Amino acid sequence: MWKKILMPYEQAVEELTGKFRQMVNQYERLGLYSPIERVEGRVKTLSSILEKCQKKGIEAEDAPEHIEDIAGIRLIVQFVEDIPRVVEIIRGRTDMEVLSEDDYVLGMKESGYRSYHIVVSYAVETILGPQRVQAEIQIRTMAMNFWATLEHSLQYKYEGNVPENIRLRLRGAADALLAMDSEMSSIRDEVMDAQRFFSEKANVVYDILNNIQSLYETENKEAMANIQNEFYELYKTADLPRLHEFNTKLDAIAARKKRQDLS
Ligand code: 0O2
Repeated sequence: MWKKILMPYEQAVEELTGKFRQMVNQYERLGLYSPIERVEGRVKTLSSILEKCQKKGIEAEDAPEHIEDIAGIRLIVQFVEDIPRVVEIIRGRTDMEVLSEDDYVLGMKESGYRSYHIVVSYAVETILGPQRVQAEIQIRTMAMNFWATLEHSLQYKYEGNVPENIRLRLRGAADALLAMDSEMSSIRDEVMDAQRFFSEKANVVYDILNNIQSLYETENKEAMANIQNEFYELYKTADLPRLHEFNTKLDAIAARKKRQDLS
């Protein structure tokens, strides 16, 4: 019975993680800053579902209706400022409907937990027909994720009864990470500039290498050796405008060769 119940959730996790990863790829391909850094997904284990049912006092067969995080997606971001951007992206999508939101970023939990939760309704097409499932999307910074992962392990180790002294230290660590997130936000522009630079450089180098590869078919060995040497020298300088200029020059050579071949 559970295999059949969990199937659409497995499909939803697979599809949603794929869609968010595709989003990250598209930002990178266009040389734009991606508000999402990393995408993770999991289907809650059966023992964890049953445990939650017991905790909430619900029957196991009512789990799909009452447990919102059977399908769980985690979007890790670099800066706290990225969280509202990702929330807006999710709200604006037509392939998922937002059912509820919990802001534990503004309202940190007593434990020290911080994260933004969105529960969505998502449609999957299975071999048994279309089905709508709920999925919980957790959006958090790397620092928030670090804390939640460690705290989760401790909750597991102490079966939910973490000793008072450890709880206090976890709370202290959460406050320190909150300060770290705000410190990182203050140098956000600097970090984003550096990342934009690396992404733009990677894209132009990719285009140059493609151009060089296709010129090998038409140019003679000596001309290619000169082109390659010029590229290596430029690459070492990491001078973006000159790399773009060089790529435009290669585009022009390739276009000229094409015209000659056609005439
Ligand atoms: P797991 O193992 O990660 O799946 P509610 O319905 O609001 O009464 P619920 O359903 O627990 O209670 O909702 P909530 O509070 O939004 O929590 C959902 C998930 O958020 C949890 O799932 C955790 O993943 C995460 N979470 C919430 N609070 C904490 C916390 O204090 N510490 C950590 N590490 N994670 C937290 P599960 O099923 O509890 O756990």
